[in-house]
Amino acid sequence: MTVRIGLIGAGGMGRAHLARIQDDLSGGEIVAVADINPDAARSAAEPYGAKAYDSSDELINDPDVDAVLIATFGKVHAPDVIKAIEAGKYVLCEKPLATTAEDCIAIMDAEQRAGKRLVTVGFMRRFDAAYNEMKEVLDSGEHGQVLMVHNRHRNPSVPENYTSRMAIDDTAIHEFDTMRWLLGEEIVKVRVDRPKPTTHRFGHLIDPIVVVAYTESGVRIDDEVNVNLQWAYSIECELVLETAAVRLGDQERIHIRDSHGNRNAMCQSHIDRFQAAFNREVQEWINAVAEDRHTGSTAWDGYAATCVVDAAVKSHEDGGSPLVDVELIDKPGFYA
Ligand code: ISE
Repeated sequence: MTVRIGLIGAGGMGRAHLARIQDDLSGGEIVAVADINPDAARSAAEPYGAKAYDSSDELINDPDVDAVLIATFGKVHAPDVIKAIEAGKYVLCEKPLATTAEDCIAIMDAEQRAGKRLVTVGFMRRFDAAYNEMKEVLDSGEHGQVLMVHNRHRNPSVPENYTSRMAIDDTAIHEFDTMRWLLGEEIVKVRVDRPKPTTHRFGHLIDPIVVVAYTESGVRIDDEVNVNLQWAYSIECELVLETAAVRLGDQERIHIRDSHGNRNAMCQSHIDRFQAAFNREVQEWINAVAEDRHTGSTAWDGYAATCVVDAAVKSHEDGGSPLVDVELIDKPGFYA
């Protein structure tokens, strides 16, 4: 069976998913594209003979669409996710699931009413080979308990419309989800530190920041979010266990030896760095939809990450205050 997918959002991320589904993956086909900009929908859809819609409602209710992939801005995710659930269709929603805890709760309520897990949040790092190896080492128990995790989330540059809040809800949110998944527990406290700012940032932006968080069992997590590095897209993570330290590899691609020395080529974007993880994530989702089962992160995971964002933003807006509690509702049995 070919899973017939409707794509909502024909921007950069949507087009990257479109190309991977049509050209690289198997078992799925994009049959419709919706975007509030009709030209964007048409220019994305036409080369693949897909339908173009300027409203997401029409796409969701199209009987030729089996499942929905959402790649619009976080702020507008919730209504489309809920409509897809109500239409009984599986949804892969790019992160964040929604930008407020209330919207995430509304999504979880809709899913529970539907009686079936239909929502997967696009936290692609769960499909990254190196993070998975790191998780295997941790879960083996060979090196004792985890005490700390050091993360560095570095981007070469960001556009002028990237805000200080986005350093948390668009960038650090990846570590919030990855740490919850890796450690298998919730983050309960968080604060934001503000080191000396880089001169390479736009004046309105606070950059870099360091997010410090603690989990239920007391694991300390830090995350350097530094998005005007100029030289690379670099994701680093070191897990400190009682008798070992486990680090992601250097994500190197090629080695160059010349008069400047011996060096690796570095990735320059998340599309580049996480290409294999994105492919694995979307392929696994297509396979799961074809078999009528859920895969990947749940709406609860999307909700929990958004709650960590809210607490971190509170600390950030207070000028980098002491630790802020992450407030979560009781986890519904549906997501156990
Ligand atoms: C972007 O939205 C991502 O998801 C990238 O992984 C992240 O590195 C970047 O900072 C975000 O803006």
